[in-house]
Amino acid sequence: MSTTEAPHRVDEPAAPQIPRGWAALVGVLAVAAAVAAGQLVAGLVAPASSPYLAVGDAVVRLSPHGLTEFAKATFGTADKPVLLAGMALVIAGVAALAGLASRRQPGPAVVVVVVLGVLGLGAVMFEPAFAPLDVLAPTASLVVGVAVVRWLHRLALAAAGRREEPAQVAGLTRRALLVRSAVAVGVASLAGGAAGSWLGRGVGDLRGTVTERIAGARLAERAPAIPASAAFPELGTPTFLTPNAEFYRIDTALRVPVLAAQDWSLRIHGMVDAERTLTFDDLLSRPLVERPVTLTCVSNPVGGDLISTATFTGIDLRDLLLEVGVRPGADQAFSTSVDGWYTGTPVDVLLEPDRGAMLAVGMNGEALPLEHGFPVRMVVPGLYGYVSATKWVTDLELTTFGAKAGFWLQRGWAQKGPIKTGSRIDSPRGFAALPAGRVTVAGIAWSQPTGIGRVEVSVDGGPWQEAELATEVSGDTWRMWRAGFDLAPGGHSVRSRATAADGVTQTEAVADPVPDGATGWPDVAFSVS
Ligand SMILES: Nc1nc2c(c(=O)[nH]1)N[C@H]1C(S)=C(S)[C@@H](COP(=O)(O)O)O[C@H]1N2
Ligand SMILES: [Mo]
Repeated sequence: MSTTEAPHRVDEPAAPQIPRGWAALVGVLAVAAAVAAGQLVAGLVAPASSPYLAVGDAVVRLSPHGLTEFAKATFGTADKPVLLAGMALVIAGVAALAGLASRRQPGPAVVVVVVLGVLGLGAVMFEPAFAPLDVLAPTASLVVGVAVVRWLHRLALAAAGRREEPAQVAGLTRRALLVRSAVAVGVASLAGGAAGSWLGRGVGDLRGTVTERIAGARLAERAPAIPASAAFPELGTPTFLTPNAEFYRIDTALRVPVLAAQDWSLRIHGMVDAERTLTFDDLLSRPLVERPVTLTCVSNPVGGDLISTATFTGIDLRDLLLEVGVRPGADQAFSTSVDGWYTGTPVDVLLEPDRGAMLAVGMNGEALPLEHGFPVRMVVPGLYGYVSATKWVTDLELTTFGAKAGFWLQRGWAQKGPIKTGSRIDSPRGFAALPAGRVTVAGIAWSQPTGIGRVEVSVDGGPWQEAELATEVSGDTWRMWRAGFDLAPGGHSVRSRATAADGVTQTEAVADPVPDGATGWPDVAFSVS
């Protein structure tokens, strides 16, 4: 028999245990406080960063398609409240079990609170519109959850009769202290959670309402149909329209501005005949236009993916400028967003009759996503985004380039940003190892607003061969191309060059994106065996 074990002392009082009901309640209250803290901080700093709602979003995203369809069919528009209530029940159940597993030591409950907190943090960070400040709310959740679970656990253990604690604190018995603290946590959680939800109200829902209003609006110009022959996704090109969730995103916003449509207005002022302030209702009472446009970022390197296409819905900006009357001499339309970003667009471009500049409210049949400028942004075909595509736009001043300089202009980028004709090879991918036989090279080309006239491909430095172009949708959008070659086994390389419809060919000269856009012919190396 081992003699190293401490002898069992029969006279030692049993370690105190929290009664079951209280143990479960401690777990539930701590998690409720955590959820409420996240909701409150999110409501105050970044409504889209609520960890609770982010977990809900993640559940929807990760659910098999069949399940989400079933939920929609069964619960209709109540599917979201049903999901959120179901989540609340599951989380409360987990929290209660965690409390029950912690009747003596707080350890298990703390671990569960931390795990739930990390899940919330992860869900927020994987939101499509994640911005750095969004970590505040889930972090507050985690910290409050851990603090509350430890604190209530200590009080509950004391009430259960641990000797070291004083019998009375501030004149209250240990039990009365526990009851009051529990009630306080419960009330604070309800109030904080409600206040946070109210502050961040409608973030998800506002877009839904706008989407419906756009669908019901009067269309003065309908987007052309997009035939299947406009893209070769089966060959590795993008789909013709980029799904909103995959649309490239560039901005300086640390957190996505959240501005309700009814709180939005645009002031048009400066060198105009009649200054004017437009509300969202004013915009939607005008005839809307629908235009497919390929947006391009000046920072896009050769071969890069800062280029995407959507059908934008909005009002014609030229019409609006003609109504307010731009005074002679105003050469710059200086736009500012609600988060303080600003840029200048050449007025002569905005006033070109065929340019198609817009104030956009919709993107691919929905309200603009929050991260793409909800509720209103500018879109100007043929100009890089940094001089034209102001998101969350709330102010438009007609002025001169001499008087004011845009944000990126002050940082070394060019004043005017016409998009340079370009092409990209999407297939084969660099260093692909392909089977012997016929190799299809495919990619995209763009020259907004002129359109693409020709794309040529050269294999291993050989002669340029004309690629087959996909069906053209609009000069304002990209155009896909493909070309087939029979290649001998071994290493190969391909290059491409695009020529605009006006006959000007993409330049071979290599240039960095700064100051006015990268140039050079893209090339890809691969092997055939
Ligand atoms: N308010 C605001 N609008 C902005 C920017 C920004 O930083 N802030 N970036 C611009 C740039 S550089 C580009 S390329 C486009 C990108 O639009 P997207 O994010 O919808 O693709 O938005 C433009 N509009
Ligand atoms: Mo950009």
